[in-house]
Amino acid sequence: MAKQAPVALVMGSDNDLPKLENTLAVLKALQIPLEVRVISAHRTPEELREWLDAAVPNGLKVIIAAAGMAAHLAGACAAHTTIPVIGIPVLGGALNGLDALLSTVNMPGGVPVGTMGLGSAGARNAALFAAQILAVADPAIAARVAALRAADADAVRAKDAKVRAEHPSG
Ligand code: RP5
Repeated sequence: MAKQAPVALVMGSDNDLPKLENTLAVLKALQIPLEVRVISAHRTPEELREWLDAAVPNGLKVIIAAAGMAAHLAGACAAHTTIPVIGIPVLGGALNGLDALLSTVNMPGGVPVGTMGLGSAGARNAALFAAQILAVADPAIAARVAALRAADADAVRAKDAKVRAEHPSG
């Protein structure tokens, strides 16, 4: 049997996958092994329970759960485990993600889901948040997260220099 990855990205539908490119890219850049699954809280609830029952004892440490519309996937994961669950509400549907955001974020007390924002920033932050959880006990991951943060800051400084050159004071 393949070694269990420490992070899993589970999504409610393969239609969610194109909106999770940032999550995949950041975890890859940080060299964090990942399991990717399509499991629906509503359409395949038994598979969700079976997967969690196997993966968590085998070493799964953080779950990133992405879903749109009536987005109960992250909450269902959190109901079955005590490892950290990061929720990504997926844009789309008649309410353009507001339903997913509220379904993911507004958990009952005692069963937390760390909910990210809507859109590409939320997808990116989910990967970073998972990395930061692992980084608490893994200095190599912590160093890679710090390097990514420094690169982001350098990119802002470069944009600042460009804008200031285009619009000099005075
Ligand atoms: C959710 O319902 C999925 O996460 C997806 O965002 C949404 C619609 O699913 P599909 O009908 O596109 O498969 O459970």
